[in-house]
Amino acid sequence: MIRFGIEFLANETADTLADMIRFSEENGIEYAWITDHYNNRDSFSLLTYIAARTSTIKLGTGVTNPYTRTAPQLASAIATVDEVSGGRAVFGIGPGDKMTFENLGVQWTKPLQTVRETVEVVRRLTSGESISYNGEVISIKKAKLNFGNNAVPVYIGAQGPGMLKLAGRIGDGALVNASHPRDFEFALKMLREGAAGRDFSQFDVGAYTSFSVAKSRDEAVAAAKPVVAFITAGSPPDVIKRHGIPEEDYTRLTSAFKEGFKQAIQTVTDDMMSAFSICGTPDDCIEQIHELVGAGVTQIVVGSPIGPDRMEAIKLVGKEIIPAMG
Ligand code: F42
Repeated sequence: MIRFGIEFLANETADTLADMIRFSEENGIEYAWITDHYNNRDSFSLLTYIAARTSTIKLGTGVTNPYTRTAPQLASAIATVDEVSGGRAVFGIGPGDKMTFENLGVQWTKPLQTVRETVEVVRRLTSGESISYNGEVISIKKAKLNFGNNAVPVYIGAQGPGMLKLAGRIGDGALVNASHPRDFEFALKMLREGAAGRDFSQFDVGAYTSFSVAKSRDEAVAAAKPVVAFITAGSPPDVIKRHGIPEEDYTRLTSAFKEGFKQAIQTVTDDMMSAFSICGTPDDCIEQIHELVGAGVTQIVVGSPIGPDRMEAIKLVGKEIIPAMG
């Protein structure tokens, strides 16, 4: 069974996001994920507002981190979303964005251990437990939330082998920033290794995709190209190699960026589009989604740009793509 989610950046007003997420809900999308960066709107505040304006869609941070807020603060924040939404909160957490932390003077140490301990503390506190905790990075003498007793599902944003294994070991799901089955061969191997000894059948493998759908293929491609240009330029050499993108194409793209964004977009190739996006008409997208499902993906997160016209794209997902997936 494939589920559908949708990602929004926290760089729009709460009203705009609530309208789009309500429309996503009406179109059969089951999860809404809001990104978390300190310089955007606060993702928990947005989720709480959106909770009051929606009724069934699950609402998650996609993803928060364990460095800019303490674990008990994270537990209180997600439990608030859970209370307002009537039990629809999902806790997405990853190690966070290293560059931002450097600017903020936040020490980015022991990401695996920090995510592991934070998840444990958040789970126990949101379950209503009173805890004392003596970890390697978190130390709590005595803590208990004054409200809520519902352990929220935990999804881990993961790319690296260690983080993927950790997600398999402790998560209810993972959010993997990728759009192509080749990336999921590797991710599934790591997730399954991490889950050894656990029942993996209910684990939700999320593909956090760059997605663009429209009735016109050309328009869908044009909307996705800028995003694909950024993803390609930011991908490590092993990922470029994994997708068979010729080195000269990659170099042409990164050099064009020095001249300007418009120039860079012109150098995006079909190989890059296919490696880093789900893009095209609804039929094109359905074909690519089938391949991801075959690779073990269980949730497609429709991510930026969504489409040249986002409302129209959400409608196409709801009316054409979801029904075709059975
Ligand atoms: N980051 C954000 O800041 N905001 C977002 O909204 C966001 C959304 C998001 C959605 C999906 C997704 O997959 C990622 C997303 N991210 C977002 C990025 C995310 O927070 C991470 O930056 C990204 O997933 C990269 O993480 P990673 O899985 O590659 O893990 C890093 C930490 C890494 O290097 N991992 C290595 C690995 O193998 O997984 C291992 C690192 C390691 O071994 N560390 C040791 C340890 O103990 O942790 C030693 C390090 C030490 O300090 O000693």
